[in-house]
Amino acid sequence: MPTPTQTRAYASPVDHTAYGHYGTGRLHLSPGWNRPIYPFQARITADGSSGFRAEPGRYHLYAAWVCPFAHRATIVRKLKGLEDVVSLSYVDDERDGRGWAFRERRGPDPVNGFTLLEQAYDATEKGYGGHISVPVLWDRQTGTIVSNNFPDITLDLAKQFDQWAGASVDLYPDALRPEINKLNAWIYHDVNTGVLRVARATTEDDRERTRHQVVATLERLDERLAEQRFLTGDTITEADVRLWVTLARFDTEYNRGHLISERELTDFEYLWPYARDLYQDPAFRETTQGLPTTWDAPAGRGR
Ligand SMILES: N[C@@H](CCC(=O)N[C@@H](CS)C(=O)NCC(=O)O)C(=O)O
Repeated sequence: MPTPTQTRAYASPVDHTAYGHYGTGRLHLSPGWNRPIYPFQARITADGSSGFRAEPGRYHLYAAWVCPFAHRATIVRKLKGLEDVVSLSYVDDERDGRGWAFRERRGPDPVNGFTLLEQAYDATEKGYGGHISVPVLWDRQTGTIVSNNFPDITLDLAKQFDQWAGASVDLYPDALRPEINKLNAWIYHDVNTGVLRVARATTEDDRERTRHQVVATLERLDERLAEQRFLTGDTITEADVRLWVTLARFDTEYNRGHLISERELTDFEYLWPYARDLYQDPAFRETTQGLPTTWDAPAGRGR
């Protein structure tokens, strides 16, 4: 009998006629773009006090190459050197009404042999009818989702696995937490979801206002980087990871599709070398696909 890990089970091809588009009855965005509730919000802890102890081989990350929120988790996993500690697989790039699925393009689900990510949600909460989002952090021991709440996933990978991880890389140092939290909130609103709000603006006024907010924020970040290599100083933190996933998609996706900024990322004096600087790190480079070769040039500050 093949075990689930040997089975290469795949979903049938994307079919919008049969299954509709993902979202109906699932995606609820509040008018103010407050974050929807991501219902699985357990935490992994080094001492196990949360019920989910950090252990090698216990947890699996389901990600999507196309999703910037999942991308953060894959970057942090690699920055911390957790490739042999927390396993990783990718769902297909496209979805229909069934949500994220496993197909040949990105490979099978190596843990459970699921064909649809919905099965992971359903195994955790029978009859689950909410968002089927990535990233998902799965626990092999209980056979349930620990978390689909992206900010917690990166922080737990960054902080709770130091027994096996590159403890010298501290992405969330105590002394910088207030500053990182402030930056993260700002970046989430004005950049990460700012670009999405421009795309989905329903009036021209709204579009213009949001577009200017994104551009003004990029300009402020550019100024900040004139003074220092990373957002909080001379070491990478969680805030850099949060910003980078949107910068990496800015010219080729968001700005090309929705004309947010007259200046491309490559026109920003400090943001562009900063983005390239991070891309030279394998944790960023090897978790990213589709960037033009202009990103390959190593960047000194100010160049
Ligand atoms: N947007 C979420 C992060 C997760 C997310 O949006 N993931 C997307 C893919 S990039 C997804 O799977 N969305 C499906 C859903 O939320 O129903 C947040 O702001 O917290």
